[in-house]
Amino acid sequence: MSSDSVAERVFDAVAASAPEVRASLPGRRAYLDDENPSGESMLAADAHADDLLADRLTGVDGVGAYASEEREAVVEADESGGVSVACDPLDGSSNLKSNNPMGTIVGVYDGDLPASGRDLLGAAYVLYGPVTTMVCARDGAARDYLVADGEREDLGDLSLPEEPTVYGFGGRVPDWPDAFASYVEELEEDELKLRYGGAMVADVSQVLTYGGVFGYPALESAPEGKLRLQFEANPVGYLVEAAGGRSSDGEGSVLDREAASLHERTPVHVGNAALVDRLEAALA
Ligand code: AHM
Ligand code: MG
Repeated sequence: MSSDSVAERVFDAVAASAPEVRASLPGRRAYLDDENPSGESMLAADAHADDLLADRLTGVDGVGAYASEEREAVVEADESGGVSVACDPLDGSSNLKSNNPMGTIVGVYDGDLPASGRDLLGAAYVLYGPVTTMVCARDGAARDYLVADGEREDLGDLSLPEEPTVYGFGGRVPDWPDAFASYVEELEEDELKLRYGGAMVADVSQVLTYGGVFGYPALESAPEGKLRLQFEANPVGYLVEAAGGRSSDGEGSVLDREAASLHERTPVHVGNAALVDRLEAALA
């Protein structure tokens, strides 16, 4: 069985689950007493999406393990061996209260977790916006899909527009290191427009659509930033690189970052190569 087809089967299973994830949201907007392994409050919707995707993705032929932002340990699938799927079941779930978009992110790793971004066989995200869309990447190419009735409808190749238009960065501005804040001021002088919605998937979708740069940088109070390497930074870095852009932890591709633990965080920036090159020069 080829590992490429495992990635496609994972993407199909995520698309098939997307309508259920979406339908589960209205009744699950309350916070639970639980915290996730990163110490963040969990919504009922986070826990439900995690349980649903753990069930569906461990059932995919060729998947050996499932891990997510919402659970401490890796879940082994019944059949031994196979690829590992790392998942952020509901990215940007704090947007549920204000009824703004959110997403699901998956990375399909050839190896045990934690794994390097270089071990990714593919990555995808679903965006629950006014319509449900999905971006999938493998073999160095990204494709855009509409998700209708749990099926992927191919909308074609996806590549970053050459002329960047938008930018968005997480964290409080006074918490940004000075070099990073100066870089952002330069983006404004270059007439890029701020677009930030607080869900990585939705903000990255703007970058992929209009060109630009998104990041959750190192903060003075949190040098490793907020986003997690296995579940968020690596898959999204892989997707944006496949779409012709770059990813960076501030020094080099996030995909080259060594993975020491399952829930570790990393600064992450993705977008048009020229903007990410400039960011690295500004932080050097
Ligand atoms: P989550 O996966 O728990 O929702 O956290 C990740 C989200 C990202 O989608 C987004 O980029 C970031 O957190 C925003 O954080 P903040 O709300 O602190 O700006
Ligand atoms: Mg997330």
